[in-house]
Amino acid sequence: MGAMAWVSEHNLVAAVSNAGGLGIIGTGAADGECVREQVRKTRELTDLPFGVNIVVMSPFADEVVRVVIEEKVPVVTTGAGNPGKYMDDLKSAGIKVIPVVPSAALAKRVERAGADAVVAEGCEAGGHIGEITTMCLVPQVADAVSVPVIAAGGIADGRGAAAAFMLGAKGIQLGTRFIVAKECVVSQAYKDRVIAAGDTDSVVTGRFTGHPVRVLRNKLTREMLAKEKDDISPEEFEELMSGTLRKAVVDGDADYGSVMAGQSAGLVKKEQSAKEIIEEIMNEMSVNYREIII
Ligand code: TUI
Repeated sequence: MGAMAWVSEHNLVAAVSNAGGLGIIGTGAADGECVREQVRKTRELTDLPFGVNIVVMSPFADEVVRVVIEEKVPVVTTGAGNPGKYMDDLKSAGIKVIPVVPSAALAKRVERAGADAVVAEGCEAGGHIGEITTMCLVPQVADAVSVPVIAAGGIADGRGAAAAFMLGAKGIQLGTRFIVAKECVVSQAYKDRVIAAGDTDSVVTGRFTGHPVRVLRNKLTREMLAKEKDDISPEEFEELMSGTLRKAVVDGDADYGSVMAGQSAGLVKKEQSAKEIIEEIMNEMSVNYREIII
């Protein structure tokens, strides 16, 4: 599972791990103690492995790293920056480190620093993204490194999963499809937007800030995209966006909240349990693989 701030909390994480996936706690800009609580609550719901994501540019990244080491979390993924400075501490604690990378260059760098695998995430993904599509990124990362590559961005069903393996991936990571999992605690308004979305319903805001974010189109994105054309500074823009993800997830404001989701939202049709989602994708994938091989 792709980590999603506010979205992948203990209920969804445990459900995904219990269903045979690897649940990942999305920490966003949460502080260390908040992450510790999530780890402990997840452990009450599953004995199976799960991970924690570290958002490198979060002001709390240092304390989240300390907490995952203290709590002996088995797997860490990282995003939104180069995790180089945390690598030695995490590795010495015996943690498997899987950075999310938007380029082959960063994949090589994190492999040299000791990464156990990488997630190559294309710009079809929701949330903070890079510039390259999954179709082009995954094979280039697979050529660039010898650690396993996990494909992410745009995968929501067995067809996408089978395609990812054809591109050289050894695993897949999905976020958007799990937003509508029954165990996912986001507001019903958020789930309804994801289910209603079509192929062209996401937009990328904040490119000019250097931190582009893919979200579903709504009143907020219309206003923010208009502001991008005006004379707004990156700092002012980010200040206006801060707290808007919580507004959509917790308050259920799908008009003025950030409804982060990937382009694959158009493929997400209904609420299902995490187990149903994983089993459906595995079944579809084996059918697609068989068709390709025959
Ligand atoms: O991290 C993500 N997706 C996220 S994090 C997040 S919380 C947030 N919200 C608003 C603004 C910023 C963060 C919401 N969604 N995906 C993994 C990912 N990582 N995508 C792209 C990157 C990335 C980008 C640049 C990874 C490394 C990187 O390195 C630049 C450098 O310093 O070399």
